[in-house]
Amino acid sequence: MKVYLNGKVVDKKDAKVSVFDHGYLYGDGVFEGIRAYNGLVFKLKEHIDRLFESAHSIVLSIPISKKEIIAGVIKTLKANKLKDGYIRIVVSRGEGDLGLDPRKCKGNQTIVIITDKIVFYPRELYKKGMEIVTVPTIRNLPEALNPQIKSLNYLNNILAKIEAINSGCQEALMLDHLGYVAECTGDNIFAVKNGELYTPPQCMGTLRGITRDTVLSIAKRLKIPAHEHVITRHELYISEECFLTGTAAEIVPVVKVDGRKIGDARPGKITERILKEFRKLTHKDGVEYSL
Ligand code: PXG
Repeated sequence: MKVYLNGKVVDKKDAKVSVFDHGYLYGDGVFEGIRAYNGLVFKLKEHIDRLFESAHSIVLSIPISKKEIIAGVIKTLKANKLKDGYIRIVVSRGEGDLGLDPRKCKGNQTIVIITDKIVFYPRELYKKGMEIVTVPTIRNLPEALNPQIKSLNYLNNILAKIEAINSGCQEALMLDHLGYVAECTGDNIFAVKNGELYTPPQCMGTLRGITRDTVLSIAKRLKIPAHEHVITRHELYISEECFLTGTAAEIVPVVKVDGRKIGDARPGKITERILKEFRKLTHKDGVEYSL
């Protein structure tokens, strides 16, 4: 496997970063997870834009241009001969000393691009649907560490994931500090009621997911009314359908929440319609490359 490290594509065994890198010491950095489908990188521009927005928010200047990062992504995919795969871009503050002060990193930002085959949920799960559970750990407060920032500090989500696994579920439903539904550990959430879509507004402790935005635009095209609105757990329990959206998981039907069946506990018609459209889109839209 080849890995992009600071402008060079090197062997995996040579892709090494200092233990003094503040990405390692403090989670001081940002990242993106992207997917390629049959030689097309899906929503690459949107992911790069979000990477730069996350970096801007934590006062991290990315030393290369958006165009250069895009070229780096394509170069790494080609080096690994991957037509389909998962792409992880990581930009960290770089090597500094043992203090928090980011100025000590002296603009030595580390840029890594890893591309690999995607291993995610089994096909079965998309047919049967998933069970999720509300966990005690709430989503980070926007005033503390805004969930819009895809930072290297994912402990908030990891703690929630551990709690879900301890409860026998694969995914956690995270609430915000007011007790409203926020999102899952690596996915946004949608509910269907009276044939209309509902998803929490992005300002309420949720990441502005690119898959979420794609689903909203698919809904518009299919003339399915969609609302960005606060959702309570009760509203989720009584919804007709529920599904999660994320780059890695795509669109996952949810059939049980906190032990309550959703609809008839089978993936819903609207979920399936949107998933079908989404799969069509991922195979026709994107930045093209050839191996
Ligand atoms: N919410 C959170 C907290 C996320 O981390 C999403 C929603 C979905 O966003 P996109 O833009 O992908 O539709 C994410 C996605 C992974 C992985 O490898 C994915 C994410 C973060 C960490 C790991 O599955 N981000």
